[in-house]
Amino acid sequence: MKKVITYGTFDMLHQGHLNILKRAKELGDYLIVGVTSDDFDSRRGKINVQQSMMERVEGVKETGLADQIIIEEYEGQKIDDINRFGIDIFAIGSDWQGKFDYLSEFCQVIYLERTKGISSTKIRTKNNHLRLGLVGNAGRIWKVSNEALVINGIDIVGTSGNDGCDKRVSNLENFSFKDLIDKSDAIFIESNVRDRFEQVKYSLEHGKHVLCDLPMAIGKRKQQYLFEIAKKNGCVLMSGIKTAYSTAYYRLLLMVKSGEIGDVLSVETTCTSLSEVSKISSYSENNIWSAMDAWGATALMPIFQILGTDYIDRTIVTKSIDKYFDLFTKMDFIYENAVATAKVGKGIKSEGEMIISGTKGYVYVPAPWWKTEYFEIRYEDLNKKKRFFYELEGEGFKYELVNFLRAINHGRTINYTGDNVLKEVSRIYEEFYNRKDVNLI
Ligand code: C2G
Repeated sequence: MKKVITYGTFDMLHQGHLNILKRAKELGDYLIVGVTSDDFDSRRGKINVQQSMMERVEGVKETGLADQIIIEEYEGQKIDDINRFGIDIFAIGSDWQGKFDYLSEFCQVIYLERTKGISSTKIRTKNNHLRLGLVGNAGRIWKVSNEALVINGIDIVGTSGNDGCDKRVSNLENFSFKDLIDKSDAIFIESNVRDRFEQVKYSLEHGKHVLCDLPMAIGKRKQQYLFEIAKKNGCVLMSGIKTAYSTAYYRLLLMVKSGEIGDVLSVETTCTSLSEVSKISSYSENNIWSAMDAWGATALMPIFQILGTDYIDRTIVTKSIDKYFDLFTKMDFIYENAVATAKVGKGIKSEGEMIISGTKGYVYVPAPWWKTEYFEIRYEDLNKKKRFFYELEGEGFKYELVNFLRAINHGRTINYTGDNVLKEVSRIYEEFYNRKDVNLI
C-alpha cells in the first residue's frame, strides 16, 4: 500500500485545497492530512487564520478525501511523521517548491501545482463585507467615511482617535485603537505622522490590511520593515495619497512617461494651505498639521514618480517654529538630467499648481493640482494645446478605497505610488526631522 502525506492550515477550505487533496490522494492508496495547530501557525507567523483548528479539521474531514487526519504541532514533525507512518510520498503545493527537498532523504517529495486565483485571504474578504476601521484626525475621517458609504462591500466599523469631538462622525462609534483593530478586517490610517508607524505595524501584525497616508514611517528602513510584515502576514499595505488614484493624475503620468512632452527637465509642485496657524501658540497640542506633515508627501510624490529616486543632490530650506512644525519648506532635487522643486506651506499661501517641463512642451495642472481633474499639455505653438478633463467625485477617497478593496480581493497590493517612492518619502521625513542637511531661515 502506497501512503501519501500532505500538510496545511486549510483555513476556510476552498477549491484550491480540494484540488490538492484530490491530487495527493491519487498519488497513492492512503492519504494522511496534517492540519496545523493554532499554536504552530502563530509561531510560524501565520496569524490571520480565521477558523479554529477544530473547524479546519472538520473542513478537511468533510471532503471525504483524508483516510487519516493528524495535527501538526511542531517544527520538524514532518520527518517524525514520515518515519512513524511509513510514508512513501510527501505532497505539497507548488508555492513551496524546493522548500521540502530535505525530506527526500526519507521519502519521495512531490510538488503539486497550486490552484491559481483562489486563496483563503481572498475568501476571508469575499464572504463577508470588508469591515473598515478609521484611525486618525476627525476632520478627514469624516470625509473618508462619507465617501466609503457609497462603496458596495465596505462597512465602516468605527473610528479611533477622534475622541468624539467632531459632530460629523458622531454616528460612528469611537473605540480604543486596539479594540478597533480587533473589530476590523482593514484599517484606514490618517493620523499624526509620528503615530503611524506603530499603528500600521500593530495592524499588520494582527493580520489586518492597511491603507495609510504617507509617510507611513519616518525612515526608509521602517518603511521597508512594514512591507516585510505585510508580506509575511499576507496583508495588503497600500499608500493612501488620494491624488495617486485620480484618473486625471494617472493619465497625466502615463502621458509624461510616454514622451508627450519629450524628455522631462523639471518638475515643480506647490501645496499650501492657510489655517488658523497664526492664532495658535502650541501646534502639537492643538493637533494642527505642519506644512511637511500636511503636504510634504503629496508634493514629493510626482517628483519621485516621474524622475525616480536616484537624485544626485538635494537641498531643503525651511522656516520652522520648532523641530516638528514648519510653516514653509522648499525642497530642491538635482538629477543627472533634470531638476525638481517641491514647496509646501501651512500659514502661507501660494499658487497650488504643478508644472512639468519637457523638451517638446510642458504639462500645466492648475490649483489645486492635488485634486486633479483638469490639466493641459502646452507647446510652443499655442494651437496645439491639448486639454484633458476627468471628473473627480468627492475628494478622491472613493477611488483609493475601491482600489484598496480590489487589492484585498485579488490578494495583492497594487501600489500606484511605487515602493521606492514610499521609501524615499520616508527617508526625506527622517532627514527633515533630524535636520540633516536642512537649512533654516
Ligand atoms: N493550495 C493550493 N492552491 C491554492 C491554495 C492552497 O494548491 N490556491 C495548497 C497549498 O499549496 C498547500 C495546501 O493547499 O499544499 C494547504 O495550503 P494552506 O492552507 O495555505 O497551508 P500552508 O500554509 O501551505 O501549509 O506545515 C504546513 C505546510 O507546510 C503548508
